[in-house]
Amino acid sequence: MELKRMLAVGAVTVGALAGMAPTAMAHDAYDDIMICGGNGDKRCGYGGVTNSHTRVYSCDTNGDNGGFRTNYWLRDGRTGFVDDPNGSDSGCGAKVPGTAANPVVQFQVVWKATGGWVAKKPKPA
Ligand SMILES: [Ca+2]
Repeated sequence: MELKRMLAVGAVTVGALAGMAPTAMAHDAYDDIMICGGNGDKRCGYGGVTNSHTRVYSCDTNGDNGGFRTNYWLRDGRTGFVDDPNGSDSGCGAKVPGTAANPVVQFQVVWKATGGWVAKKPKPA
């Protein structure tokens, strides 16, 4: 009897995790810019949207005195951006501008190159 109850509890827990994990991951969005370095094939930086369309991040990965930014659009039309505050040093920039009722619907990664900023086409979040 005791074993049966434990098995039943275990089955519920596994089922709940299996149902949640893929959903959370499927909603994350990512983009990067791959035109840096001497050969123009290294990653300048990357950004994306996580936490169910509420969190926006920006990571500068190339020490070129430029910066990296992620622009975002909320469902209600408001926009904003997140910069990596310390350039290519360890750590990224992040904000949580979205909510369940007003999520981030689109984002765009931008390499703030010293010779002129380069933006990729906006992507759905
Ligand atoms: Ca950084």
